Amino acid sequence: MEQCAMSRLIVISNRVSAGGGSQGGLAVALSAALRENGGIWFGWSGNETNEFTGHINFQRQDGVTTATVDLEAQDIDEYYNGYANRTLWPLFHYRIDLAEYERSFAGGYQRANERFADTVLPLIEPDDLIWVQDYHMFPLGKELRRRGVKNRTGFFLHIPWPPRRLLLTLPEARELVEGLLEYDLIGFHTDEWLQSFCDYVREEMGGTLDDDGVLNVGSRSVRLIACPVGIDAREFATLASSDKASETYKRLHESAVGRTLIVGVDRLDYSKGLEERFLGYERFLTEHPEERKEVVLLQIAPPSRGSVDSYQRIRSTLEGLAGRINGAHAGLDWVPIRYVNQGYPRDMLAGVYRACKVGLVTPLRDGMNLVAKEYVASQDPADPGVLILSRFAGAAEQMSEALLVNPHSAEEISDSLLQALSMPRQERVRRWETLMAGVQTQDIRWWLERFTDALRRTAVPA
Ligand code: GDG
Repeated sequence: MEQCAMSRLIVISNRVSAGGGSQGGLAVALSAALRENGGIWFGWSGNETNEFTGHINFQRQDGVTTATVDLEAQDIDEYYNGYANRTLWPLFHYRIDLAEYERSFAGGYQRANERFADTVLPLIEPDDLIWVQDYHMFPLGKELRRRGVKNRTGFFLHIPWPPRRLLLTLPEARELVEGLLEYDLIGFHTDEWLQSFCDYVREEMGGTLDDDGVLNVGSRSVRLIACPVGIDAREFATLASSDKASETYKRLHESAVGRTLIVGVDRLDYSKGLEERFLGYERFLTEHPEERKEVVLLQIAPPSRGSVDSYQRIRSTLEGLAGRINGAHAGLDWVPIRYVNQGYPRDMLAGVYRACKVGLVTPLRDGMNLVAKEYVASQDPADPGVLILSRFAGAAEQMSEALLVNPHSAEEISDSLLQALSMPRQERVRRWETLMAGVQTQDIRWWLERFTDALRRTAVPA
């Protein structure tokens, strides 16, 4: 056991964070763990090469070693843009209407994972803990086992696990699940995603879950844990009072000329419910004419995955919708939606969160949703804003003091906006204190330690 606590960590994920100031909270925490335990962060470089060679580019930055590999255009097309972004992402967010099932995607996904396994194999030492991140790499554990790796291996899923009947639409569902069962530990954000996974294994493969959270199926035993990811709450609270945040706060505040700001911050993705959010807000403007001109919705939506059709479609739909709503409601000195297709540095973002009295976080499905937590962590304790949160975000399991809404219902979004805008300060403070306590306690360090401790405690594979 003691020897185990000294183990190095091998983190494997599709993309590897290069370090430096632009890292998100998750990357900062993984880097910190790698610095403390020693080890390597391995993954795709994000670059294309003419022919895959398995050449590893090592870099050492801020005490962390990263090892990255380039992929061929066909791998990027089939594995990343294909299976990961066009098949698994929509399906796992309950959008089988958008999921594309192509044998070439599945083949490319398997091939890329075999290439990752071949490349990372020589870097693994006998006592290392191996921690694989996310849906790009379901088969990697199995591929490592096939190559003789005996180490403890854990997998963490950052997105939802879909209900069994939806998963059954995927031709390779069973193969993927069998691959996952080769890990020693699987982490999910919520009990709901964990239960969906169990349901598939129980119903389709005859597995059983014992009282200790160990799933037994055939000769395999895998520990399952719900381990909700958090943010670096302290860092965000500090960022929120930085010069850059104060400057942003002031700019926004002045530009609002006494109106209340409502904010949404999301990658431009159909899972985030942006269209439904705009429609809910429009409903609010129509149902409560007295509140019109008193509010402004600021939607920050940096584009993502622009080479996938469904992302191009959502982008143009939203542009049309924002244009229509603004056209119908705007006056000479007021525009109801400020729709911004660009990202901002994290310190500015903290200032934005703090300047906005309502955080509108309404994904249709989300593994967790960190924006909800960042919004809470950035608030002024004496005069905090109100978080409106989708029931279908993983974060809702922990954040019951938010105003929880059904993001598909324009009426509920409209009602909750009215409730948030008229909420007395005392109630805002009371709800915020509870939310903030949760965000601080179950923060990113807590998540990291909970997962790695569980991984250390798993039995050494036979
Ligand atoms: C996946 C799962 C799960 C956004 N705009 C800007 C910006 N962001 C940052 C936010 C936040 C992050 O991006 C988004 O995280 P989310 O959790 O909200 O969503 P996904 O990107 O879909 O992440 C999700 C997560 O993995 C972790 O497990 O919670 O469910 O889908 O940190 O602040 N950051 C900056 N400028 C922006 O304009 N700097």
